Amino acid sequence: MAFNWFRKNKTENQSAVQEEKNTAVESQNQQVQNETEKEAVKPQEEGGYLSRLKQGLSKTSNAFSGFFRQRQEIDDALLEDLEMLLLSADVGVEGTKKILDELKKQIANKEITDANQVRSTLADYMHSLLAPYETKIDTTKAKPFVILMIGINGAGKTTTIGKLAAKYKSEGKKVMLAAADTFRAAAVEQLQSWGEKNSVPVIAQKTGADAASVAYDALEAAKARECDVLIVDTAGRLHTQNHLMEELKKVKRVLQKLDADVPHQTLIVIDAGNGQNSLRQAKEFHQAMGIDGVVITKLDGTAKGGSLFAVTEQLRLPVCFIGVGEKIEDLREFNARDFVEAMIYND
Ligand SMILES: Nc1nc2c(ncn2[C@@H]2O[C@H](COP(=O)(O)OP(=O)(O)OP(=O)(O)O)[C@@H](O)[C@H]2O)c(=O)[nH]1
Ligand SMILES: [Mg+2]
Repeated sequence: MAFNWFRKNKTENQSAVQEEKNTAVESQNQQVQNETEKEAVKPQEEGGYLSRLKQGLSKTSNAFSGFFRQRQEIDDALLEDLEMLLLSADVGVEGTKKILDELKKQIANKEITDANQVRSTLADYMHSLLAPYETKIDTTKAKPFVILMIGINGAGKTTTIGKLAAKYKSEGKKVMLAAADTFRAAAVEQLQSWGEKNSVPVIAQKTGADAASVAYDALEAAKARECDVLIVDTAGRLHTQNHLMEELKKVKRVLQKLDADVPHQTLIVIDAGNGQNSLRQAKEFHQAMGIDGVVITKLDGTAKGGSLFAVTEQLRLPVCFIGVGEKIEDLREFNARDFVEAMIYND
C-alpha cells in the first residue's frame, strides 16, 4: 500500500541519515583534533535532522493531522475541506488543483476507499510533485567551487552562507567567504562574524567598495589558497532597482574574467513567507542572472510548508537547500520525501 511504502522507506532513510551523521561527526572530530579552533562547527549534531524539520513544519503538520483525525468517510465535504486546508498551507491554487484532481481520479477509480488512504495518497502524490526538484550540489566539480548567493533584502542570504560554511567545513572542505554586499551598513561585519564562528576566512573591503572587485579579490585568494568552496554574499535588492541589478551582473562578469565557468552555482534565496511577490521577483532575477538553484528559508516561521509547491510549480528550478531556523544547524539539503513526511504527519 502506498502509505506503508512511504513510511517503510522513511525508516530506511532515517538510518541512512544516522549513518551519514555519524560519518560527518567522525570527520568533524578528526578535524577538531587536527586544528586548534576557537569554536567547533557542529551543524549536523544538535537536535536531529527530522525532528528539527518536523518542528519547523509543525504548524502545517498539526493542521493535517487534526484534519485526518476527524475523518473516516470520503465525501464531497472532505474534498472541499481538504482544498481549503491545502490553500491555507500555502500550496497555491495550481498545486492544490493538481492534488485534488489526482485524488478525485483515484477515488473515482476506487483506488482509494477511505480517508486514511486519502492521506497516504496525498503524501505520495505531493512527494511526486516535489521529487523532480530535489537537487544536490556537487562542490567537487571545480576547485574552488564558487557559489553566488542572490535575492531580495532580508531573504536569508548571509545566514544561509554562514550555515553552508559550517556544513562544508564539517565535510572537511576548505571554505572561503566573500563579502560582496558592500551596500548595506554592517553587512560586512555580519558575514565576518559568521566567518569567525566557523573559523573560515572572509575576504572583505569597506562598505561602499565595488562589489565586483571584492568578488574578484576573493576568487584570486581562493585559488591561491587552494580553497574547495568560495561563497559570495551579495546585497539584497529588488529586481526593479536597475543599478543594483547591473551591479550583480557586473559581479558575475568580473568573476568570469578570472574563470569563465564561474559561478558554478547561482543560488537564489527565497523567504517562504513572502508568497507570490517573491516568485515574481525570482523570475526577474533568473532572467538577469541565470539561476540554477533555490534555497527556501524561514519554513519555520509564519510560512507553511506548502509554499514549496508554489515555488517549484512556478519557478521550475532545482531546490538545493531549505532553512528551518536561524541557527547554524537549521539548513538542510532538500529531501522531498522527508519534507512531505514532516508536512503531513506530526507523529
Ligand atoms: N526563522 C528563520 N529565520 C531566518 C532563517 N534564515 C534567515 N533568517 C533570519 O532572517 C533575517 C535576515 O537574514 P539575513 O541572512 O541577514 O538576510 P539577507 O538576505 O542576507 O539580508 P540582506 O543582506 O539585508 O539582503 C535574520 O534575522 C536571520 O536570522 C530561517 O530559515 N528561519
Ligand atoms: Mg545579507
